Parts: sequence; C-alpha cells; structure tokens
Amino acid sequence: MRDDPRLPTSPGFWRSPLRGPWLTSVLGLVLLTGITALFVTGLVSYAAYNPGLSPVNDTTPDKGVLGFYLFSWPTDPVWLYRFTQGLHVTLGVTLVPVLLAKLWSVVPKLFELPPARSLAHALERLSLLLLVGGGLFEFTTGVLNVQLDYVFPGSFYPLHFYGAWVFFAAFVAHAVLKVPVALRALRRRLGPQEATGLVPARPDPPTVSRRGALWLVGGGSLLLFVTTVGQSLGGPFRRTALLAPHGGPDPGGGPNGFQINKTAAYAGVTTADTHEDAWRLVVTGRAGRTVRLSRAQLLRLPLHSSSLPIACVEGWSTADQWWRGVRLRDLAVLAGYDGDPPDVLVESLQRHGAFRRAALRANQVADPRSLLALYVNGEELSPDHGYPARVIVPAAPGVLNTKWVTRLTFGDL
Ligand SMILES: Nc1nc2c(c(=O)[nH]1)N[C@H]1C(S)=C(S)[C@@H](COP(=O)(O)O)O[C@H]1N2
Ligand SMILES: [Mo]
Repeated sequence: MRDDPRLPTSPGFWRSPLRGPWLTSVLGLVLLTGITALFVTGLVSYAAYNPGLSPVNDTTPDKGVLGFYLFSWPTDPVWLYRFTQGLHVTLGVTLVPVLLAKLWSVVPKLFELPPARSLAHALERLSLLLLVGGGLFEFTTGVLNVQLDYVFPGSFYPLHFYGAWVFFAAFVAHAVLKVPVALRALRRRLGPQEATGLVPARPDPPTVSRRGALWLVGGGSLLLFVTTVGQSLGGPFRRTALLAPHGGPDPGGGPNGFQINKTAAYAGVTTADTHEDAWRLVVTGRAGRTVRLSRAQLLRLPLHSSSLPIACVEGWSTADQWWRGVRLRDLAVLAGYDGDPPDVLVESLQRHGAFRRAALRANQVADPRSLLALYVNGEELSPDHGYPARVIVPAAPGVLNTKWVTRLTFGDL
C-alpha cells in the first residue's frame, strides 16, 4: 500500500526531477528574509492604527502580551505609513510565487508515512502544520483584504494579527532547524541522507533545469511586483498597477481627482445631510463643554494648510494633497483644553458601513499639521472625499482620516 505509486503517500508518486535540497534551500532563504520583513512591517502597521484606543479603533478585547510593543504612532515623517504599508503589501504580493514554489518543492514531505516516527518527529510535523497553515492563512487573508475589501467575519485586523504570531512562531522554529541545512545545501556539503532527502525516488526526465525553474519563479515575482508597486507610488504610476484593485470609482480629474475609498453614496451620506442648514460640527470636551459650529462658523476660525498623503492599509496611497482647514488642536482649545490636547474620538455622520468613527492619540491632535480639512487642492472637498469636513493627520493610516465628520469628543481615551 505504501509503495503504490498512484498514492501521494508513496515516494514513487512524486516524479519531478527538480525537487531536491538545492531548490528548496534557495527558496527557503529568500522567504527567510522576505517573511521576516513582512512580519516586522506588519506589526508596525498594526501599531500605526493605534489599536490601544480600544474598543474604537480595534474591537479585539485584549492584545495581552502580544501587544507588548504597541506605541503611540508618530506623525513624522509624513510618508511613514505610506512607506511601511506600501512595503508590506508590495512585498507580500511579490512573495506569492516564491511561497507557492517552496510549498511545491516540499509537498512530498507533507504526505510522508508513517505520520510520526518518534515524539520529536511528531512535534516537527505538528509545527509544519502550523507553518503551512499559518502561511497560507496570512497570505490569503492579506491578498483578500487588498483585493476584495473586507470579506471577513468580524475584522481583518485581529485575524491577520493573531495569525501572524502563530505563523511567525512556527516560522522561527522551522528556520532554527533548517537554516543550517539550507546553507550546507548551497555549499553542497550535505551528508548523504540529507542530500537525498527531497530527491524523488523515480524521477521523470527533466523538461526544465533547476535554474530555469528559479527564473520562472523570479519572473513571476517580478511581474507581480511591477504590476502592484504603482499603487503605492501614486501619481502617474497608479496606471501601471494593473493588479491593484480597481473597484473604486474613477476619481476623475481636477483638485478632487485622487483615489476614493468609499463614496458618499456607498456610505449613505446624502446632500440633505451635508446641506449647510442641516450639518453641524459638535465639539465636546472638558466637563461636557459643547460647541456647535456650522460650516460658515468653522470658516471664520483660523485656517491652516498642510501637504499630506492618504495611505490605505490596502497598500495604495496618493501623492501629497494640499489640505486646508482648522487645526485639531485649535478645536481642542474650543473644547476647553488650553494646554496639551488630549485624545479625540471622531465620529462621522455616515449611518452604515464599517468606518464610522476613529480615535486619534494626543500626539496626533497636537501636531499643527493635523486638520479638520474643509478644502483640498484649493477647492471645497467633494462629497466623496468627505464634504463638509474630514480629518487628515500626518503619517497616519487612511482609516484614521474620517470623512463626513460631525462630532469630535476630546478627552483621554
Ligand atoms: N466616514 C468614513 N471615513 C473614512 C472611510 C469610510 O469608509 N467612512 N474610509 C477610510 C479609509 S479606509 C481610507 S483609506 C480613507 C480614504 O480617503 P479618500 O476616499 O478620500 O481617499 O478614508 C477613511 N475615512
Ligand atoms: Mo483604508
């Protein structure tokens, strides 16, 4: 039964002459650096949306020890999140062919019988289950989030975050065991048993060399890279991002002609809601002090400008746009915070959809470039970019830049 070559559990089933320690080692070492970079930029990205401001920004009840590294996300340099998240998404997409090739190169091992020869062997195979399962889970949820938006039960963030820890723990264990073997394989210094480990028992004649196969994988990665990276570079490069999602509406030209995430129509925001007779900004602060402002009244406050990009967790970003509006810290003063401003809860008038509110940290409120924007590139905000007023904060993830703002509640969260 075990040697029936029609069954994947038989060594005779796997015939490709390409399989062997050299190919697996090269792919493995590429993933060692790539996945480590993905893990680091991923943790950074999670910190960036200030999940500590729970339950507003993140409904995960408790990050526990896994949240040990969280910090207040800085506001400098303004392109910080554009860079870390662009790197995370572009690298993740680029590594897909490498991941698949690596899995392909070791797939006979996953079918090996008997399932466990010893306790150590059983533990090793269990860790492989977490490694392969965790890897597929992280790449799948990541690509789905980039391509299809939020199709998950609950939120993408906690799934991808906890999955990352499981995956990375198994990844580290695997790397500790295998990196020495991989390095020896590349120097062709493997022991006889190691050297034959992945080699098929009854190979078919080759149709492509190992180097050729590697070029194929590398070419696939390169193709994904050049058709993805443009979405993070923005501007004219946006059009080269053939693989980036194109679900959003065409923003058209002119001052408001940059990428739109969710339209006013999608969010259920109507012109009746935003009409100057209906819309008010409600600012609440110390000891319940409340101020209500119409757009005309807001326009009589000191207006300031800042050039800031929008950078989304999905990996796309815009070039810097020229925003003009009221400083958040000036609004904090109106709410009774004359000294250092506190955190703020920002609420949209939007009735349905996931992002109706977001919280900002005191350091973000205090930055003079953080605005409740009323204009962009010299023109009124368009309905889709958040008219009558939206938040824009330097270096922050797009999701914190709430559109159609109607209420600001200052106070430590
Ligand atoms: N009220 C509200 N604000 C929102 C959103 C939303 O869906 N509703 N989307 C956020 C996300 S995820 C991003 S990336 C930015 C995008 O801003 P833009 O559509 O003006 O480019 O807006 C943010 N502000
Ligand atoms: Mo976003």
